[in-house]
Amino acid sequence: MASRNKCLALGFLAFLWAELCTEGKEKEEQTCRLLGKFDLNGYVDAKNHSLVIGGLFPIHSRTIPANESILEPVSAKCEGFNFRGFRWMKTMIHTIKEINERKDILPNITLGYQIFDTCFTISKSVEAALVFLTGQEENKPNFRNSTGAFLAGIIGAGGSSLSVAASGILGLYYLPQVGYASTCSILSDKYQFPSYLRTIASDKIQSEAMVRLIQHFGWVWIGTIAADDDYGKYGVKLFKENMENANLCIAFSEIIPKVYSYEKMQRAVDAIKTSTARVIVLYASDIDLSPFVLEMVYHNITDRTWIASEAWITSALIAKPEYFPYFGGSIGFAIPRSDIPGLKEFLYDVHPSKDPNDVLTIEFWQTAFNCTWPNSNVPYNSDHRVNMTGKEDRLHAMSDTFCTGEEKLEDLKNTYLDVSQLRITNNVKQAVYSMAYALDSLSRCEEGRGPYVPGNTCAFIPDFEPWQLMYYLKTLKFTTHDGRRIEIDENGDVTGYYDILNWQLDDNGNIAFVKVGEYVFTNSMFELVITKNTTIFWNTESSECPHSV
Ligand code: TCR
Repeated sequence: MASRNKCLALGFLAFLWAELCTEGKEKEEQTCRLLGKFDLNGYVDAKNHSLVIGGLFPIHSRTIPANESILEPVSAKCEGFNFRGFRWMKTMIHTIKEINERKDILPNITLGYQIFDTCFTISKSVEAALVFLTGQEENKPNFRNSTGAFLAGIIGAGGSSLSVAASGILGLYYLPQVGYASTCSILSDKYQFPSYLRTIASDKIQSEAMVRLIQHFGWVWIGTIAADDDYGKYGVKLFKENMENANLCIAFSEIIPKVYSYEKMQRAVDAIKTSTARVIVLYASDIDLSPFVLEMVYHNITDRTWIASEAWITSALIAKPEYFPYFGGSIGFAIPRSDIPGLKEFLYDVHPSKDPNDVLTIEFWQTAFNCTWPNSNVPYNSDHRVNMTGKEDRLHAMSDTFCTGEEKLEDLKNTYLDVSQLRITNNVKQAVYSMAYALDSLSRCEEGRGPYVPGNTCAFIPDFEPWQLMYYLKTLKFTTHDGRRIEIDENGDVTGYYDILNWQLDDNGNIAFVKVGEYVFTNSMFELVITKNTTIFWNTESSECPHSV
């Protein structure tokens, strides 16, 4: 524990959990430990008994700016608890548990996990990638015993810039990385990212789909707003190229700054205000989009139709009734939703009293119920962000009310528990399954008939090389729990299927994501269908489809 505290104090790792299981003869006999732990060397006992899958999730949404007086570089701390990222992380754990209970996949092997918080920042993502490879203490790759168990590969990271950064390092060693949310088109380039695969389609498809939607409604002049990252910039770049090919026109192209800048934000606001384009494509993750949304409210910019990228079309952070006058009628693409059996119960099974070392659950509880967990020194829902005036605004550093432990999750209206819109969450599940199926195929190899030349040899669990697992991942095909086919192609990509959603107000005054069509892309063929007898809500004065000519 002493070294754990030291590491916490150093803030070297945002968060690390590892579940390590030692095998018994039958799966039921396995003993599993769930620990919040930072001292990686403590796990040598489990060596050769476990395979670990790494995970990268945005459990916080930003790092806290470092105090300039500090000379020695230390890893940044994080703030802004992200309930959605927490749900994704829990889904990875839930899927691993499910796989461990199954007799048909990896019957004699137990998977563990090692998860890091990326805090939605590149630096944390790179830091985690290095720790995965080096086992924290050493300067050369040491996949074999960073946790005292074998690291099979990594799930993540969330955002494209983070995956690009982590993949630059992991790819050097050909360590398999299966992404669940990074859609940037450059990740398909196997020359740059040889070991990156994903369970979400590339934005190449979405950017084309947006142009086809625009053609469908007969719009000509379109504005674009992009987040200042690989997702926003490459998404818009491809969109513009497709617009040009279709002889359509870009009215303006602006960027939402990552770190608040009054000037940059005003440029975007002015462009929107002065342009006659009434339809605007907005490519950004919801976390980056929030300050921009507040600007639209502040400047009372209505009468615009937003074409939403998949990252915010169903975001609870943005889809708030108070934003409906500005963003109602948004139309955009969402990956299909899914139900995940057993996940709801698993998500509800969270309580800070279960493990006093489980700092994330304590922070979750404190943030969700706005209270302070007694006797814990977990940083509270401290949240300082820069507001629209450019001044720093410190929000609720610590709540005066103590948590009783009797707070009811059922009373909470919170993204974490909302299982009605499982989209990326389902991709997390499929990413974990991809890794498990590939490992399963590897484990079933028959010597003399194996894939590796010369000699048609096999690889063995746990003593295999990362590239040997990559062989199986690169050609992976499987059917998901809800009957969908996942086929990973030579670029590590899957085919594109989107629901086209439109923001409408339901009878309770909440925003409903109404499905108005579909877009399917397979084998270079596309199909855009806007369902005939559904009504689309347009946020225009006449409530008619806008003209943007
Ligand atoms: N690709 C984005 C990140 C992202 C996301 C999301 C984040 C996507 N969808 C949904 C939160 C929720 C799509 C990227 O950066 O590649």
